[in-house]
Amino acid sequence: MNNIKAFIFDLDGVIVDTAKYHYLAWKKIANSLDIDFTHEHNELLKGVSRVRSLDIILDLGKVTASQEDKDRWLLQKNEDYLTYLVDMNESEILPGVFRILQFLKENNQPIALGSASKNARPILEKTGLLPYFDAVVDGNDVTNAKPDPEVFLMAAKLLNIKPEDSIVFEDSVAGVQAANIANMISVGIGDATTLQEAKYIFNDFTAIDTQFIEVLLRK
Ligand code: B16
Ligand code: MG
Repeated sequence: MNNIKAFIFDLDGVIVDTAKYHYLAWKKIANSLDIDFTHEHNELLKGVSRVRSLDIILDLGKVTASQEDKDRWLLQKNEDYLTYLVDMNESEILPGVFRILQFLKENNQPIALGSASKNARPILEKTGLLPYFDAVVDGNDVTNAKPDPEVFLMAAKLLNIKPEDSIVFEDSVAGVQAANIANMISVGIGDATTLQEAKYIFNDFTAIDTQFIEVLLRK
């Protein structure tokens, strides 16, 4: 395997399931504003920035608010969310992910993170995965949210790999679109109907074998 490709991973929904913690923290804010916030509503927030997530929730409840209130809720939500991360460890890595990261490392393939989260680094640290990543691009680094391809283009650039030689693992529709717009190979992780725009789709990482990676490397 002489080919070198960039392997870019989204974080939430791909490496760890932090969506359940985002949900609990947003639900607290929503309920305090008398807004009903269900698991279905939470799907709308996947891959979406924190600021945009709050706007979506306020729209759901037809609530208008001052910037001051919004800033306070954003802070509260993040403080609450962080309490769920305190005890996070490697047991929260989603099944099958570690095996693929190890395989990529053993084969000297460059690996990057491409996430909307501003809490990505502490999560990688707590799960023990930070040393696997040659580059980390997260919500602190980009100005344009997915489906804008900025986050993935920046990751590929840091790895010194051309976009067309980059593979993106994503669980959100906006993330798959961002990868496609960047002219990268999109691999959707999750529901095949939801992620139908992805070039390849798997239910989760247990469905991805090393042969699939080898096929990608030969392309
Ligand atoms: P934070 P990803 C995204 O992570 C989450 O899917 C999304 O629900 C969240 O609002 C966003 O990160 C921002 O997270 O509040 O930690 O900055 O899927 O792009 O890895
Ligand atoms: Mg995600």
